Amino acid sequence: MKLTNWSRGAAVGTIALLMMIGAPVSAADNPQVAAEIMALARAQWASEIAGEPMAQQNASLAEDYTEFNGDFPTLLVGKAMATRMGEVTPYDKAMYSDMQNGRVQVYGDKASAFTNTQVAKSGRELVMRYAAIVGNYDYVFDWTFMQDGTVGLRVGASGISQAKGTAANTVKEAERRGDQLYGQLVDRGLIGVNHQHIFNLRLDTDIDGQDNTFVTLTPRVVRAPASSRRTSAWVVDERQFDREQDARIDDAEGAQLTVVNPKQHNSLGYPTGYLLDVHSQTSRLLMSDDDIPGQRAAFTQHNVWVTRFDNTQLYAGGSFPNQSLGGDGLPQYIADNASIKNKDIVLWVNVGLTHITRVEDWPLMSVEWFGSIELKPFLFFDTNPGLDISDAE
Ligand SMILES: [Cu+2]
Repeated sequence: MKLTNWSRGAAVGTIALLMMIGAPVSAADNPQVAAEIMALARAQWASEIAGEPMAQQNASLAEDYTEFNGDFPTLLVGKAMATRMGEVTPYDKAMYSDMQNGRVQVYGDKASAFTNTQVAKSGRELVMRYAAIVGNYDYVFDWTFMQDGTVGLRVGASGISQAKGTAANTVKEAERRGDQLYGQLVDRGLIGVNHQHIFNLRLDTDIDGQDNTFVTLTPRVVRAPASSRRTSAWVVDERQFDREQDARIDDAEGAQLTVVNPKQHNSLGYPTGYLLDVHSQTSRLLMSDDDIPGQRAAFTQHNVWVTRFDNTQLYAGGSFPNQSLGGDGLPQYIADNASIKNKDIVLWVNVGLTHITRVEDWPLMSVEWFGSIELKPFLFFDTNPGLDISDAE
């Protein structure tokens, strides 16, 4: 009996034992055979290659080695991939001695035994926090830098919620007086007024240089090929944006937003890029179109805008929003419909909170985390850049 081929992470054993049993037979159906094969596998793994580098563990693995899974015998991996998977699993854990899949598959004179590969990394995040005190509110901003190349920002609101006086001391009185129409009674004689906070984040992207292009990836359902038992599938439509006025994006479109540098490529040949994830409690301004504050905050008309970089264009609502007659800021910035393809571009992103006040917000409110963005590498690196993070204890 000889066990010859091993891959610890994608554990496989090729054995001559099966010649004795008489192939084909499924060891999965015979617990005794399975147990014998497992015992052989464990013993040989422990005596010969435990702790050896993956290249050595897989030295006798065939280049076109195929891994069969008990439930889905379709996972195809070559020696190179098996070795690569093994290299990112912790060496100090005896995978073979922890076989969790009791099933052993037999194919001709080959048997395969499997482990469940489990890897956990203890990633760390660098969080840089600052707070902006604006009137009665304290806004908290956490920039987060992660080891896999992700940069995040989350925005929270704290401080003192705006309140107005009322003669009412109880909910019943407030209701009778109609004082609860625009808010909640947060204390005796005080109504916390309902309101919104909408922030615009100005992101001057320089992805692998300044020549950037804004690209959306939008999933679309299509009919499956006639050969399929399924009737539908989905594909991804890529759209590159040439002009500012075309690049006004709303949630409903369901697109993944990316910025790429068409002149730089990763090792597979993709233009290097980052994607932008946006999470926001609200993005809709609760005002009619003819309401002056809404016209001054015209940047809220779309969730994401893209402009050509201009160092005089710093504020989504314009430089003097309190004197604005409406339409300043982003609508003006895109009026010239400048080219944004392969240019230094700026993304403008709204995150917002519709604040229906509660008694628990008074007199000081806990931080309400209402919006966040994440900028994640997208086809930027050649592999997961977090692989070298130390293993979790
Ligand atoms: Cu608020």
